[in-house]
Formats: sequence, C-alpha cells, structure tokens
Amino acid sequence: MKIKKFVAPTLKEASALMKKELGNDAFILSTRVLNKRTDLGIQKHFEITSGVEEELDMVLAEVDNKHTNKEETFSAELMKLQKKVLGNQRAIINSGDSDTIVIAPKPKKRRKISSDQLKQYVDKLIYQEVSKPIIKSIVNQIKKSEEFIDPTNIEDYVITSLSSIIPTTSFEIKKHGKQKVVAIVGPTGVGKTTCIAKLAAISKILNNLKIGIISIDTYRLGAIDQLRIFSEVSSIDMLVAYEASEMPGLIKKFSDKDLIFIDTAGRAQRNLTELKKTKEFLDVVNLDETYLAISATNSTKNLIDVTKKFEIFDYSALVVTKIDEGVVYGNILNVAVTSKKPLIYLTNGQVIPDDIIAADSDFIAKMVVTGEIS
Ligand SMILES: Nc1nc2c(ncn2[C@@H]2O[C@H](COP(=O)(O)OP(=O)(O)O)[C@@H](O)[C@H]2O)c(=O)[nH]1
Ligand SMILES: [Mg+2]
Repeated sequence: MKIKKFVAPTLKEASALMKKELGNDAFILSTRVLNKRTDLGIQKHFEITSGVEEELDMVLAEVDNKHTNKEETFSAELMKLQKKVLGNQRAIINSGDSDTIVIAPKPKKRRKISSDQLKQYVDKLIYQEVSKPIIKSIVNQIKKSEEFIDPTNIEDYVITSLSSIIPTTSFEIKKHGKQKVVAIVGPTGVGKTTCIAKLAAISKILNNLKIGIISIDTYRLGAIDQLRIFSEVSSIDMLVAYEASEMPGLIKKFSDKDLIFIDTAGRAQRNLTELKKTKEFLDVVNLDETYLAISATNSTKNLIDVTKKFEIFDYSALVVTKIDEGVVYGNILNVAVTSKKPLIYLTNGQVIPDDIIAADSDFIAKMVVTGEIS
C-alpha cells in the first residue's frame, strides 16, 4: 500500500490533489484540521492521509462472486468480510513530519468501532438506496483505515469517503464580457423552467448581469405564459422560438446580453423523435453549456435511464431538482457516479430565486448519511 498526505485549504481540494496523484482508487485513511502559516497569517487547512492498494482486493471479489440480491443478505455478507479483515492488526502512526509515517504494531488505546456500529452505517446507506458497488467501496475504505476510526469519527469518515466520489462543478461566467449561452434539458415537469427563473433572477440581482431567456417550450399549454409572467415581474427579457430556424435570429437579438438561458420543452424521454425535435432547436445555436435537470424524487433506475436517453444533447452537468421532496438521497449519488456527470445545482423548493443551492459534495454526502438536508 502506497501512503501519502495531502494538505489544502478545503477537504475537497485535498481530495482532488489525492485523486490527481494517486488516481481514483485512492482511499482516505484519515483526515485532520491543521493550522497552517500562510502569507495571510494562520489559516485552517485540511490534511488527508491517503493510501492506494497496489493490487485488487480479494475480499471485494468475494462479495462480487456471491450474488446476493436481498439487501439483508448483502449487509450480513459485508459484516462477515468486515470481521475477517478487522482481525488484521496494524496501525499507522504519524511521526510528526508531514511526509513520513511509521507503520507500527497497533496501540491498544483507541476504542475500535464495533461490528454493530459499522453495520448501522451500512444499513443507513442501504436504506438511502446507495448502490451496492458504492457501499462496497466505502466498506472497503473503512476496513483499510480501521486503525483510525473510532465511534466518535466514523460518521465524519463515511461522509468524507462518500464526498470524495461525488463529482461536482460550478457555474462560471465568461470573462472579458463574452456572452454565455446555457440550455437546460430534461423530462416533463422536472423543474427546468423554475430553475432557469431562479438562475436568471440570481444572475441579474447578485451578479448584475444582463439576462435573456429564450423559450422553445411552445409544446405544453401555458408554458410560455408561466415564463412570460416571470420575465415581466423580474424585468428579464424573454423571446419565444416556434421553429428551429428562428433560433440564430433570437440569439442575435440578445447580442447585448451577458447570459442567455434556453428553456426547452418538457418531453418524455421515451420518445426519441420528440427529443430530436428539441435538439434541432439547440443544434443551430453555439451553446456554451447544456445541463440536464433530473428530479430527486425518481428512483436510481429512472434517473440512469434519463441520463442515457438525454445523452444526445451532450450535456455537461446535472441539476437535481426537488430535493425537498426526496425521501432518500442515494439516487443522487448513484446517478452522478454512474453517469460520470458532475452535479452543478440542487433545487430545494418552489420559491424563486431562493430555493437553489450550488452543488457541494460534502453537503450531498451529509444528506445521504444523515437523511436530512442540513
Ligand atoms: N418542491 C419543489 N417543487 C419544484 C421544484 N422545482 C420546481 N418545482 C415545481 O415543479 C413544477 C414543475 O416545474 P417546471 O419548472 O414548470 O417544470 P418543467 O416542465 O421542467 O419546466 C412546478 O409546480 C414547480 O413549482 C423544487 O425544487 N421543489
Ligand atoms: Mg418548462
């Protein structure tokens, strides 16, 4: 096992450094907060001690070989494997020097987590409908860093481990006054128009940007009215395209805008012909980014199906809507990991513009582990 420490101002940055150097198979052994002297004085930094296994773990292969469909059996299976590995007595002690560590016999002092405590977390993740491979990887990490985990830090450890696998990205405005064009696609009623209204209002009020909205949702009755009322109330210019050929002209009309949002028709992803009609409107525009909106209330299977069907739009990030209505949150984690698309926003209610949150992997990991939106 290769072991290394990474220090950065945030846990996320430290985790990114780790992944960059050790690859995606790297796991977190422990984390701690340091006070680091910088040009700006003493600042809080996060240190991750991480490791990467040189060869594939036999134990995981064992889980794979046993096709356990029932969740209870799966959990019991993990516990059995866990016990087996916990027998391996080894400890990693920090020598004080930030780059060196000493591997020594385990001191008896630290109170180990019991099988029941670990099972509690495995059960929590199963209840949250986190996919089996993800739970396995978390158990795998815990198992390898058992020496560092005790009843007081296991929750933080599970959250940090989950957080390190959630891809996120953030919205950026183009520099030097260049215009940015963003489209949001997604299934019917998922919350695309509401999301655009929130983003448009925030960008106008907080960032002082000139915003234009183009709607191509002439399909659903009342869809245009919904947006027109919003644009009048918030004094944001809005144009409607009835044919794909009108799109370049509308973009030109908005040549003074910093940011243009394109709101698309909510069409069922089962109907590829319908999706292609929407795509015709977007194909004639120079899009900077396309986001796929998906609802937190859908099952993992449904969400993965949507992410696949909408691949024709070549979207760059996911917006997860209606997290306030979600009962469990493992689906959000599963779809981000499976689709390999980063999360950019979460929406948590109907209020414009308040109910939108920039995606943060720690926040999402916490939602999954605690079952609550903090
Ligand atoms: N609870 C909740 N409702 C939302 C959220 N986002 C949108 N909605 C509601 O979902 C419904 C459909 O939203 P809309 O934006 O018209 O969906 P679209 O068809 O994808 O454009 C509306 O009643 C919205 O108020 C959210 O984050 N939470
Ligand atoms: Mg809409």
